[in-house]
Amino acid sequence: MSNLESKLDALTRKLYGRPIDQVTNAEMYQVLLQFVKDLTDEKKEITGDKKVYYISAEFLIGKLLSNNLINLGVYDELEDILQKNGKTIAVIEDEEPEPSLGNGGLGRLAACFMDSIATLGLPGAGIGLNYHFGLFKQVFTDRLQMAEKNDWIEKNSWLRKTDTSFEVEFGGGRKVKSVLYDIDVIGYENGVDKLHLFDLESLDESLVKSGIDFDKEDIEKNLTLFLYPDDSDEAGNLLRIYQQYFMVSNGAQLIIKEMKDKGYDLYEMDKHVAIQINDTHPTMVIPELIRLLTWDEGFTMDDAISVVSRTCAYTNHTILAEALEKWPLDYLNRVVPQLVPIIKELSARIAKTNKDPKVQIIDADKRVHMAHIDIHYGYSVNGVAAIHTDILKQSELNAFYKLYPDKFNNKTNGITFRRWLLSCDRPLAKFLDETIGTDYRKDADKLTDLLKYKDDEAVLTKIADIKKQKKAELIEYVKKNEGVSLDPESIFDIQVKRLHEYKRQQMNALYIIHKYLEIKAGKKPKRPITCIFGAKAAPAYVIAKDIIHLLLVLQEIVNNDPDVSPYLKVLMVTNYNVSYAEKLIPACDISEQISLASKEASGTSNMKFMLNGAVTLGTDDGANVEIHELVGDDNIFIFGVDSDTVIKHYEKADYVSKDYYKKSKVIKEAVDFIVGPEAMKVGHKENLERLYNELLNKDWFMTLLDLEDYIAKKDEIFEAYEDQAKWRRMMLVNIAKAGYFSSDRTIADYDKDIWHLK
Ligand code: 26V
Repeated sequence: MSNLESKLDALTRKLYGRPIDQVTNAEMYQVLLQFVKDLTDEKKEITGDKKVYYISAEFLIGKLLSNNLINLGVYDELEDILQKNGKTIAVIEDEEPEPSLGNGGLGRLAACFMDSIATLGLPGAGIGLNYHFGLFKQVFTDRLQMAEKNDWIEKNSWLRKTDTSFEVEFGGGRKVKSVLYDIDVIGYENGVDKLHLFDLESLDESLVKSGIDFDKEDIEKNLTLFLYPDDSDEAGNLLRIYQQYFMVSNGAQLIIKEMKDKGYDLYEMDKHVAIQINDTHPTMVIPELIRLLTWDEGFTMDDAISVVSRTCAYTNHTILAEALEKWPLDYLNRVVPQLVPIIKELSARIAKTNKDPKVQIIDADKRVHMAHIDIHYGYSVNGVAAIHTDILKQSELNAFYKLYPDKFNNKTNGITFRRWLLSCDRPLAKFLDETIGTDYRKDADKLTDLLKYKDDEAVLTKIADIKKQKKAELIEYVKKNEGVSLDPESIFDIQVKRLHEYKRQQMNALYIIHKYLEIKAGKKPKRPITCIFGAKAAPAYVIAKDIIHLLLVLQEIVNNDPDVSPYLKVLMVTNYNVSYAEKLIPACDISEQISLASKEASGTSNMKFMLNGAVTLGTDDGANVEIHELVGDDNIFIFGVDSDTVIKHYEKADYVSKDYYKKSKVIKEAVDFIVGPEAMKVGHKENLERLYNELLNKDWFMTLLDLEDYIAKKDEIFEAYEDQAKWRRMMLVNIAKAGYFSSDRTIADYDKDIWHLK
């Protein structure tokens, strides 16, 4: 028995009084949870003279068992031990609930970043909230999205309760006490950092009655129940401010406490601390730190503002104006009256020297522009892909760029290859190990060594075989979980991301309608096509839910039509999350990245798909632009108008969707189908008509503008798939060029340009 095996055997016997082969998978999961925690305790905590605190409302960490075993370097040995005992890690991991602490790319990015911070051996901590029911769990009833609570926290979990606790005060004399839970962040073959998740001592889960409804005003009991509680009314908005302040006040108190414990001088905060503000949700950390330094630590206002401004850095993740937070001053007065004089002071200092209304913190309507606080009182402002940062500089934030050109910088997003290659596609990782060696695991750029094999039949065939194997695994899972049968010989065309009009899932739906009509008319595709979607719509986002309805209606119509289903299948998976992504992404042939140019800040699924050998069908938007540059025109399929054209349409307000509808028979037929007899028979009139009218009379994200070009390009990519020799080469080139998108590179850049930890 190896050392590891005897440890595992002893622990299993200690917990269950039986050997490894005689415990259930659920019991084995409990053993492994403890086993990993014990191994982690033997690792060193990453320390140093300067530490980064990554504050974020979301950390979409996914299941942790496999990932932790990989990062601890014991996955393979453990898998052998378990297999000898009739078990596998993958099956045991089915027992692990997925933490529900994020929504989409922004939260998953934070999780990838924590992995890379620890992997690079950088002293760092994540600061966020421990939402008990997280983001809602999605179910479909009558082809409509329904929301349920996502009850993910079990008695034993990765959460470790600590003794740390702070008081947080709100307006009206409300006072709550926090309790801190930590999750270990294990670096790949490196030490350990922490993800700090603050919770509320007085939280009461029983407040949630049915679905996701609860008393939004009972702050002492509801504060950490849900991520993004419905904000369509005033109480919902106030609750979000309560949550944000609770997060940053705890974070600020922790940072000051840690500095004091280490004996650092608070006047030198910027020498020992960098605070990265992930989008605007944590912006109040700036006035909160200023408050704590002036009220409790004897700082003058000037000194406090100065040191905090040298410590905080801001990342912008969107150019959508409606997504930039602007809190009414009146709301802040009710929730955090103690911050209001500070925010007013920060605003007045700007207003004194700059009259431009575009850069004010408090506007004429008495709304506080959170991003403006970050930009004026932070030392760095970064976008998340090259084109995104350019648009911020040249248009959205141009007035600020003129004021502070040196603050602006780009940090193109990245993904951790531990989860998105080593864990989710083990056969591919193993094959890469055998072909180019294992250096790429620590130095992702080494993936380009694969290019040497771009004409090697054996290598290309192997890559295609691995894709087949991953498709077969997905087919089995989908059959079991969704009851839908998929064709292993079909092309897997996948779009998975938050449901939002700018991402244009509706354009993909219109293509499906078009194809359906073509097949009905006798024009059959050379090879069957499987169109897969995964997406949650914010519960208050009506049109997004209508788009989900349309996709489910199409799934019903297409899959049950015997003339069509042998050639076309549609699948909207239920409750898309990180675990589902890990199954879908390695099985994908075509990666749908079809946002309206200029609107997708970066995208990160585009990187995951590429790394797993899918070919991108996309617009020149977000990080697609950089993927396009890296793989070249021959290994990507780009369509649609460019971002300059889109920006001009918005400036001139001259896009009229109805003109496109009237001009094109193909567009008209596809759009009309939404309210035609087949759809109306299985769908709801109200939802379908609303979506139809939206597309015809508004179409704010210009679906119809790009539709014909999209259809043509999609038919072209399907045709290209038929030249398998060429296709496999494209797969190889995409994998080989994905190294740039390792979050290790991104984090090394943050450190070099913003944090300066090393
Ligand atoms: C938030 C909201 C909230 C109100 C309704 C509309 C709306 C629309 C968008 C957002 C997005 C907030 C920020 C966000 O999640 N950005 C995503 O960040 C990813 C990581 O940088 C990036 O890859 C995605 O392109 C970007 O959408």
